[in-house]
Amino acid sequence: MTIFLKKSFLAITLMILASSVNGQWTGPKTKPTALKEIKYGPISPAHRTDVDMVTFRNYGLGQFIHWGLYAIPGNEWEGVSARGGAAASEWIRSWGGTTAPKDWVKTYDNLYKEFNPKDFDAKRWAKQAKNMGAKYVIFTTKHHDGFAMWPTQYSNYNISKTPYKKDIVKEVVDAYTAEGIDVYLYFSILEWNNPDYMGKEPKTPKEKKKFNRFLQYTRNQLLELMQNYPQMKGFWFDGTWDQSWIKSYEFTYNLEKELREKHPGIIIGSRFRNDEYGKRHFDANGRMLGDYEQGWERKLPADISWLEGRDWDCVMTIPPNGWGYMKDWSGLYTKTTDDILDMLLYSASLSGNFVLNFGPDGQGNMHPEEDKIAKELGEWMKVNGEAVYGAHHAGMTNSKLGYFTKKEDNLYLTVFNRPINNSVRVSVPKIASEVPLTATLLANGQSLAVKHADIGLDLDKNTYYDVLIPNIFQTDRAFVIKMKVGSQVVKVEKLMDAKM
Ligand code: JFZ
Repeated sequence: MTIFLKKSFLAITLMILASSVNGQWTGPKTKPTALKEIKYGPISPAHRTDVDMVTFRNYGLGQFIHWGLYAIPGNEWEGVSARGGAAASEWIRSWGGTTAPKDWVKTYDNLYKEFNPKDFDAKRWAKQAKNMGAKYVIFTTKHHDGFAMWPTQYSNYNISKTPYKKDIVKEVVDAYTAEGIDVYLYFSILEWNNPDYMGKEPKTPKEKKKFNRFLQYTRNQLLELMQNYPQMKGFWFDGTWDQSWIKSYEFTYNLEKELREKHPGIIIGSRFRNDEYGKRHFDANGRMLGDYEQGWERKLPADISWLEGRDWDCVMTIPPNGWGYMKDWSGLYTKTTDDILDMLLYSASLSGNFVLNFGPDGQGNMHPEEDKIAKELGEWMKVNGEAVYGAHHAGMTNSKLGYFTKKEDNLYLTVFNRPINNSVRVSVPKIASEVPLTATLLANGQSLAVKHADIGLDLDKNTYYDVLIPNIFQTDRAFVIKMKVGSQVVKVEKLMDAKM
């Protein structure tokens, strides 16, 4: 009993510790009381206003693709599921425990000999992404297994050694660029099977030499990617949490500088490097290290105040976790199109991009459920996308009915909870300089009556505008009310207060 108690106490303490150490995303940040001297702090300005950053800010919706050798097993091997044995489908190389196949790592490291995706057609993917409404794609050039999807000069473990042979990164970059979709390259720093890589801080001269070789290799690959695919807009870094990388802050600082110099306008998230105090994402003085917050992974901020005006994106899986192909989705709650729309509009209402992940199979086909969601999302976005693209936080009080977004003098309310009386009430501070003047339904372009409804509660700082939804308008998904806002003298009748 005592042992059990102690154990669970420890587990809880560790959880709390972990969430306060890595937990920049679990709540508003605490400001450091005394400012430290920092040499390896932010390189790019806190709120970039150049055209590339503005483009990023306005994407709204993106697509993530996790594709690599892990697509072949699809989270199982010879009928045995890796569920519970590996952290996620793209982590299957690290499959351990009783269910792991014999010599699994060896089997995995030889999968490249079979990689020959006969159905792969980057143009088909790009068309699908376009129809879904994605404005950018993040593609895995190299995941933790170290396998490069492009013919890198700097390692033999790459696509040119597979039966497929062709440069997959090039095919993806070209096809998406042709569809007008911006391309970002996912790149894992850590590599599981590179003998020069180590997780711990290199200490001995031998270790230092080895890890320096690894750092040079990383630099070479990144420069190579920028050179091979000059259309790329940014890197999406991952696998940067090990001590070896954390202690290389001088190298990573210079590397970030070099990447920015060689590719002006490049966008790099906050998951690339840390300062000399080992602070990742944000330096010891709380300043973001990169162009946007990259920690909103399968999680969302609870309030606009958590973001303090920083750019951010949320990357999301359809299954609970697992980014690479997972053949078997049974027994898992997989997000519906409605779930995804809800998170997309929520992200947009907090000025963030929402990025939906796809994990194609070993032949180059998306999971059938992913195809279905992409299609449904696209149908919705075609009609309602203007509530997302280029639309940002509206500065309104949250509505129980849905999410507000705003673009110039257009205020959008995406209604997820339709009121029984069909009267959508928008609350506006009495002192607001702008109020809703007209309204239309994006679903059919119909104009809707807007009625000022001053319900006149004493001490209420808000006044109200009611938008009437026609009874005959039926839909089985969220719908968008677009309002034009402008100045109008709000007539609030001052009734005589009772004398108390
Ligand atoms: C990483 C990878 O390990 C994973 O396989 C996938 O590629 C994903 C997109 O990124 O996983 C992470 C990394 C960071 C956090 C969570 C999962 N994090 O900061 O919460």
